[in-house]
Amino acid sequence: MTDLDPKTSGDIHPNLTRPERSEDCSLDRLTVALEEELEGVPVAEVDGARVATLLHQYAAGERTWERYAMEGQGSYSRNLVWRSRDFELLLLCWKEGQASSIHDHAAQNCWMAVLDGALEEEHFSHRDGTLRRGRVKSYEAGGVAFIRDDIALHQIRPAAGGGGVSLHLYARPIDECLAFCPESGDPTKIHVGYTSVRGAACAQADPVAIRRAWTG
Ligand code: 2CO
Ligand code: FE2
Repeated sequence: MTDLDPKTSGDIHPNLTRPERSEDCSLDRLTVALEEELEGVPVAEVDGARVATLLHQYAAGERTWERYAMEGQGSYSRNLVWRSRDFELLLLCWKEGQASSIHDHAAQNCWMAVLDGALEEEHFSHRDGTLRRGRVKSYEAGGVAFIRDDIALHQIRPAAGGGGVSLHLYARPIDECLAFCPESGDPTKIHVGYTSVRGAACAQADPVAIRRAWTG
């Protein structure tokens, strides 16, 4: 995630007007179902198991995400599928050897469903300025992970010898988070951006501009 820093100023993407959804795209149908679960629902009342089931059902058999699977330069890519006031849906593409930073999730609920390949998630804790490693778990296509700051920090990477594609749901959307230095444990606030928006490449589009255009 650190490679996506910094937020670009004035990077206004041409497709910033609120996009249409297509009824023949199962990923768009998933966003509608997620909207019913998340939009306007207080965070404490979100049915997390239902959200995970929806993501699993999609991840287990669909390939309609391929139109959004754009690769980044240097870092894993973050492709925006949909963003509303209360959640964002992202497709992340991981090449062999790439990894996220060790990071938090800005106090939001985060689900990750693996669509292709296999990904490893390593947990970390950060207390008294010290970073400690936790468990490592592998997820294959169809697998769904959940994380929140009161569970752990984490780092994501593809399993050895391969890449992967994953679908990430953040409720609410995350525009910045903390990345932790593996050696010192020091946190740095980073701004995150998008590699593409609704299938159109856009070098690090500014999420704040998209939020304004899409959700008012
Ligand atoms: N949170 C990271 C990001 O949105 C990906 S790791 O999975 O949550 O870039
Ligand atoms: Fe994450």
